[in-house]
Amino acid sequence: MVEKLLMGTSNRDKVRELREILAGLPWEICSLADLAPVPEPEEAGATFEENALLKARYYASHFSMACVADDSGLEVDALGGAPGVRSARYAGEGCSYSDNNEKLLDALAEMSWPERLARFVCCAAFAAQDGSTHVVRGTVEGRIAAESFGENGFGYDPVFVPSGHECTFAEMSAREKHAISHRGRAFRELRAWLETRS
Ligand code: ITT
Repeated sequence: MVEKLLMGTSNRDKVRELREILAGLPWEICSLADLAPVPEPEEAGATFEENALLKARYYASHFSMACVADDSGLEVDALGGAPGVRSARYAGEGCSYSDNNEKLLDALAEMSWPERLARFVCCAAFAAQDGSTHVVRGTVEGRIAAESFGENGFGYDPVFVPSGHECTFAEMSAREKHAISHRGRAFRELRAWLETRS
């Protein structure tokens, strides 16, 4: 019997990326958009791991279904690791991706290229109906560009230049981004773990 696996995220851009990364997994993948509306859990954790587990457990328990969720974000060294777990709301509650990017570019306006070090982090969590969990972490190192470039991807992609590349994530195809991205790395590891389990 093919088991159902819920993607516990209300971010449509993550849903799109997860469908691409998890394609071919022998589970029937569904998203929150396929189910009755439920309030989002409060992301009260201090770490990406805590928040990823909190989301996966919350949706698994609410829908009685195995669930994967991620907590992800950008850490900028010159800002002491900010925006970190607050990446979605860096420029304030309800802000847009471009509000966040503008605030970040302003904060780094005086910084030289070597000072613009940053990394994307993705913690991917799985929670089963029986309460068991598994969590993994994927990262990608890079730098913050001086301005936005590219239209692909989402979030901070137009300002993030991965190490070893001369363009931003938003200038890459989805396939190129997933090959090296934090989410690609974390969910490929989680996927391999799920495959040994099913
Ligand atoms: P859910 O909690 O419902 O999954 P969210 O958007 O609130 O959705 P997070 O709390 O994990 O998710 O915040 C992640 C934020 O980090 C996201 O909104 C982007 O601003 C940024 N981010 C994460 N992954 C990214 C990526 O691959 N490219 C660009 N920005 C990313």
